[in-house]
Formats: sequence, structure tokens, C-alpha cells
Amino acid sequence: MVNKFTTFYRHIVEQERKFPEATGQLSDLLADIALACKVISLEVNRAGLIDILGFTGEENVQGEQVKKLDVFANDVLTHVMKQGGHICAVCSEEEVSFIPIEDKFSENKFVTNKYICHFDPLDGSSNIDVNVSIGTIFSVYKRITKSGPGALEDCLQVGTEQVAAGYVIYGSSTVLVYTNGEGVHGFTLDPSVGEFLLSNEYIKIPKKAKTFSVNEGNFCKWSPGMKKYISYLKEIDSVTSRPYSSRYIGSLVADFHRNLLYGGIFMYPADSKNSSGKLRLMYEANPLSYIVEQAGGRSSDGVKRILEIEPKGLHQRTPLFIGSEEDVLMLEKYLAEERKEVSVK
Ligand code: P6P
Repeated sequence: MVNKFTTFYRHIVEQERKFPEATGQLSDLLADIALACKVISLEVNRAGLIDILGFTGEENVQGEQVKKLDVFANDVLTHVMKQGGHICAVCSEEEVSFIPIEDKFSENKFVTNKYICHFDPLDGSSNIDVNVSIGTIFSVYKRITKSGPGALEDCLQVGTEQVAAGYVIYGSSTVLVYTNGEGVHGFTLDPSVGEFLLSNEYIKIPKKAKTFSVNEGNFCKWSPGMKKYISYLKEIDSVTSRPYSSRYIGSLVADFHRNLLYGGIFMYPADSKNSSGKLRLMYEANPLSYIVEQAGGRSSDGVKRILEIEPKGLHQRTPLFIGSEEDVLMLEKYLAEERKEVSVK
């Protein structure tokens, strides 16, 4: 039975006690992220009332039309991170490069801006105007450089180096899910008290799914192995619970959250148009992969574990297959067969 009045901050402080060397900075940093997401949640839920919908007319680094809420979410997160003093750099989908941040307490003998953060400030933002759930994704690393503002090497770290990761989904309720390496935990925002209250502790993803999530509009652009796998899922075989149900919202955080709780495999493969897929390694694939592995699931680019991909750029894309372990393994088998057939030819 979950204790109803465990706030997010109380939970992270209790988690912190498991690490004797902890200084409390990561707890404060995570609390700052939660604060920023409460503010974003207010705005997202109010967007229908205020004329905040629609386009700013500008484009972001992805060449996508930027919605005002994207800009707002990015600004709130960046501002709160700068104020908090715990990080040396912010990286965001909305920013071309990383934002270095001075050590606010530089007169101290010890370094206080110990961390760096990657954010997708408002993922799925193309769904804002049609009231589909959207979300904020975050990923936290310890800095590599010794002091002062952060550098690119602090920002381009392999996913296994994450110290915390999470997302906030703005849907019928606002839910925060995070891991700091000690399991995956979910909190629901109670707007009446303005607190994220523990609602789901030590979340585990079912080992085998009955649902697959993929944009089948791209079917003709997929590789033969990918096509074969999707066709396999659609065959009728009660022993292996096929055909699977197809569930695709087109909002990564919403699709991922459903699969995390109910089981499922989410796929955004490479295709003939996007040779590296569409989704971003640093602020989409890595944080969700850390979470899914902590929940007992699996995540790969079809060949390699996502968390072991050495990043080359802040906005690097990767194919993403993530969710229930047995299903991701099955998908990887189909793609391995394909590679074998290609190599024999
Ligand atoms: P497609 C939303 O734009 C997003 O970045 C993710 O949230 C989502 O999973 C994906 O793109 C949907 O892409 O090509 O299926 O519309």
C-alpha cells in the first residue's frame, strides 16, 4: 500500500539516505525540475483558456514550427536550473547548443554545480492543440570537468553514466516518473496542495506485452526484417497472445507511459527516409531507456543497447525499440535474421 502523503521531495530525500556520500544536491536538483514541471503543467492545462495556442512563427533547431508552450517550457526549465545552482550546463531540444552555467557559489572551496541536464521540454508538442497528452523528459549526469561553467564533454556522456532520469506526462492528471538507480517510482500531482504525491512505487514493466506501438504509416519505408516482425505480431495465435493490439498516440511520453504500466513495445525504427530514425538519443532515448531497464525492460537501437551508444552530437537521432523485455528481444531476433540474410547475399 503506497503511503498517500509521501511527496516527491520526501521520497528523493529518503532515497538519498541510501548514498552516505550524498550531499543533497541531486535531491535539490530533482526538486527544482519538479517545480518547473508544476509551472509547465499549470500553463499546459490553461492553454485552452488563454490565447497561448498557435505558433510563434519561429522554427527550432529541428526545423519544426515552435509552439508557444514549447518556448515557455524551455524557458521555465532553463531559468529554474540556473537559479538552483546545481548544474554547470543545460542541453535542450529547443537549443542549438548547450547553455553553460557559472558556479553560483564560486567563492566556496568546493564545486557546487556538480551536474548537467538534458531536457526535451515539451515532447509531443505537435499534439498540444488537440489535447493529446504531452510531456517533459529529463536526464541528469555528473559533470566530468572539474569546475566553472560546463563544457561539451560534460554533455556528451554515454547513457550508462546517467545518475537520474524521468518524465512528466501532462494528461488527464500530471504524473512524474523517475529513477535514480534505485527503481522506478511514480507521483501524481495534487493541484490542491501543489505536490507530487507518491502513487506508484518500484514500477515493473511486464516481461511480455500484448501491445505494440509504431507509426504504420511508415511501413513501406521499413526494412524487410521490420516488416516481417510487425506482420508476425498480427498473426492469429492464442498461445503467443497474437494478434497484439496496436496502440499509437504519436506522443512518445504517452505511448511510453502506457507501455511501462501495462507492458508493450514502442518502436521508432530507421527507415528509407530517416536512416537514424526520428527520436533523439540524449533527451528521449537515453532517459526512457534508463527508466525501462530499471523497471526490468529492455531498450535498443535494434542492434545495440541504447545506454551504451557513444554520443557524437547533442541532437543525435537513433532508432528506438523499447519496452517489455521478451518483445524487444524478439524484435532484435528478426533484425538479426535480416542482417544474416543480407550478408549471405
Ligand atoms: P510520427 C512527437 O512529435 C514525437 O517527437 C514523439 O513524441 C512521437 O513519439 C513521435 O514524434 C511521433 O512521430 O512520425 O509517428 O508522427
